Formats: sequence, C-alpha cells, structure tokens
Amino acid sequence: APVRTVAAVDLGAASGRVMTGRVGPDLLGLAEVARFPNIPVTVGATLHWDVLSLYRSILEGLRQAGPVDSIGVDSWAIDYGLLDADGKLLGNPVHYRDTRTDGVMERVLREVPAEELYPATGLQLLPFNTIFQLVAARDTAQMAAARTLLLIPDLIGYWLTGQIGAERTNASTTQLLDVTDGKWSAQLATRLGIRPAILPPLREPGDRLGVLGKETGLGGVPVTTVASHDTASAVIGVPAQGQRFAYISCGTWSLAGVELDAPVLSQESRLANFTNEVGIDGTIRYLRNVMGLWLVQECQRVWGVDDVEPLLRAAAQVTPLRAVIDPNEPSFLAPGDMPARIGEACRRLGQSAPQTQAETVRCILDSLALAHMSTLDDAQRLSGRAVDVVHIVGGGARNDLLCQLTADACGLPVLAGPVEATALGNILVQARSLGAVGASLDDMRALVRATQPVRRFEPQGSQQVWREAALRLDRGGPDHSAA
Ligand code: LRH
Repeated sequence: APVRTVAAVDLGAASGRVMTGRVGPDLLGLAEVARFPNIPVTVGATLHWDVLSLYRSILEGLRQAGPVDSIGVDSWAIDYGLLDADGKLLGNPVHYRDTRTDGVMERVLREVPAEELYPATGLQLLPFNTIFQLVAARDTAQMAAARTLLLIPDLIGYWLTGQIGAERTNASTTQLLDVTDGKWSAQLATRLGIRPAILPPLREPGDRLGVLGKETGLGGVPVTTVASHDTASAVIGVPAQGQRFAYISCGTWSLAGVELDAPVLSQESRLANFTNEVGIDGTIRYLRNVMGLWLVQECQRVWGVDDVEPLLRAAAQVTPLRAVIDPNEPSFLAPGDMPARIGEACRRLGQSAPQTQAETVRCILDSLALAHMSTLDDAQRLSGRAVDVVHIVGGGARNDLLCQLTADACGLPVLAGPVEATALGNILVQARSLGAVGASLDDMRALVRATQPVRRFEPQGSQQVWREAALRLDRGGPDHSAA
C-alpha cells in the first residue's frame, strides 16, 4: 500500500490544532502544522464558542499543511450549531459550561425519569448533555427558526464541503441516540419538545464526506468522516494490546474507562453514572467523565500563570494527600475562581485549605488520581472487564506527577502516551479509508504501538493510603458524580 498524507483537525476545549500524518503499513508520522487557542466569549450573559475564529484558524492551518490526500475533523463533544432554512448558522454555538442548563436536567428528569432515559440512551447524566441544552433553548426564536442541528465537527465539515450529516460517535453524546437500535430517538425528542426533523442523517467514521468547496481556496481535497468525538478518536489511538486495559483520555476532562463490545445498562451502572458512548467498529466506551485538568487550567487562568511546568515541579515537592476533593463537584464546572472553590471544598470536607499555588495543584492532582482510581474500580466491577494496565493518553500523558500518582492509586502500571492520541485516531481512520493501514482496530493500535513513544510508570507505595484518602470524601455527602 502506498504512503498517504492526511490532515487532522482536532479542536479541544482549550486549543485547536492542525496536524499532518504520513501513514503506511509500517509508518505513522505526525507533525504539528498549526496550534491556536480556543477562547470562549461571553456575549450578554451567555458563554459562546468563537466558531468563526476557529474556522479561520483551521483554514490557515490547512493551507500551511500543503497537499494532502484527505482531511478529517474531530472536536469536543455535545455542543452544536443550528442552521436556518437557508443553511446559515443561527448565532454562535453556546459553550457547554454556560449556565443556561442550570436546573434543566432536574426538570427533564421529572418528565422522563432517569430509570427510563438510561436504558434508552446509555448515557451518563451530565447537566450539559445536548438534550438538556436543547430543552433549555426550546422556546427561543433561534430554535423556532432552526432546521438543522450540527455538532461542532459536523458544522466545520459542512462549512468545508457543503455536506450535512451527524457522525455517529459524536451523535452518541447528545443523549438523543438510541443505544440499542443506533437510530435517533425521535420519540424521546418529541416528548421533550425537540423537533426530530432538526437531527440530520447519521454517517459513519470512514465515510467520504465530500470535497473542500472552492471558496475555501484549497479546492478539491476529499474530506473523510472520522470518529469525530475527540474521545472516540483518542481511544482508537490508545497503544493497547488485547482487551485487559483501561484508558484515561486526559486533557480538559479525564475520560476514564474500558472498551466493551456491548453497552452496560444496569441499574448499578446508572447509579454510578457510567456512560456508554459509541466508538468505532461497534465498540462501546464505557467510562465516566472526571473533571480533569480543567481544574488546573482554570487556576492558571486566575493566577495568570501560563506555564504549567514550574507549578508541577513545585507540586511534586508538596506532602502527598494533604487535602483531597471530589473533582466532580458541580461547583467546579463553570469558569470562575477555581483556587477559592478548591479551598472551600477542602474546608467543607474538614481539611485545611491549600495555602500556596503548589499545594493547590497538588491537591488537584492527588484528587484526580483518586478519582481515576475509583472510576476504574467502578468500570471494572460494573462491566466485568478486568484490566492489568492503565493507558493515559492526551495532554495529561505529559504530566509525570499525575501519571505516577495514578499508577500508585490504581496499583497498576500506567503507560503514558501518545500525547496526540486524538489526532492519531483521526489520522488512522482516514488512512484506513484510503487503504493505507490494516483494517482492524487491533491493526491500527499495533501501528501506534510500533511507532509512538510510550513511558511506563510502575505503581509505588501502598494503595492503602489512597483507600483511606477516599474515605475523607464521604464526609461530603452523596456521590455528586451521579448528579
Ligand atoms: C472531551 C470531551 C468529552 C466530553 C466533553 C464535553 O474533549 O469531548 O468526551 O464529555 O468534551
């Protein structure tokens, strides 16, 4: 098979990037072409994504990438733009951290009980799931004018090619997709006052989407549908062998879980707030969202500290497990004074608040490691899938302290990397469609294993201290992760 060059557009909540990949049967080379910040904008009282700025940066990045055989786009999940009857975007997409969904989930659950919603959709309850955002927007003029809902990568794909559709892995994060028959749940939508007609036809990762429109100035290049949910692409890029592995896709969020062949829809799974997101080739990502490095990022913003490395070095010197919090406390979700909120959470749990930046960061990292531990414990128990190793991919794989703490807490070796698992997953799906790599998920992972550096962290110390630290969180009352 010939070597192919493809471009991956990967939009994260904090930054976007355009990467190129050179791919062949024994080759997987990655180069970063452009990286740009993703800065939300408050207009009125609403937090928006600056989607035109992202689009401009994408086009610039693609221009710099030079000639490629195909382009694929992935992004964070759940958020969407609405098109009117002329195919024009209605307003700027709203950020999932916006407050418009406050209290909406609770209202919806009175209309459709969780006992019914969970087996139908398989999704964990996150207050900002697309379904709740749509209910929050139900009576707006914008919604009345809306004809088509496009998730962010589908919106970018539409602007690039003129083609409309809903890529399946990302569609599965809306809570409007039926996890059993794989179709949009028109009935559920209608029941909640969401017009099913706005939900576009589903398409599959690997499908040819279209070609770049003339007005992009980059004409004629094919665009391939990838696993457009960034987490779905990241899990493709996990260099795992066999099935006995857990993954943590660690960036703004820590998405921690296992890969299964079928969803787990039990009552226990629902109460533990585990999600069944659709992956490539019929796989299920059985995981729970842990509020990840957002907690550090938001501290950095408040402190005005751009470089995280000195903070991490200082945090490594702090006494371990001085104070721990539940990262999934709802109060951490919105932008704001994170250091103060962390301090309050510590005090509420009967611990003294961190006094320095280093102590605050250490508190967050200890707490994330602890959340990784309980999440992966739950994932194994609820799914029956035992694991021998934890793969950390994404930006968090660069964070040695977090990788080591996670190994210690889980009592398992951590394999860290690749940092760019999402872009690799994006690239591999395109390459597969072009016939440049083996056809199976195992083939794709074998190529990642053979070509990408991975670092190993052995568990140290006794897990007992972590189990004891976990007990401190019980004083906080019921498990917040279950909403
Ligand atoms: C990670 C992610 C995650 C979603 C969140 C909104 O970037 O896609 O899987 O839960 O963003």
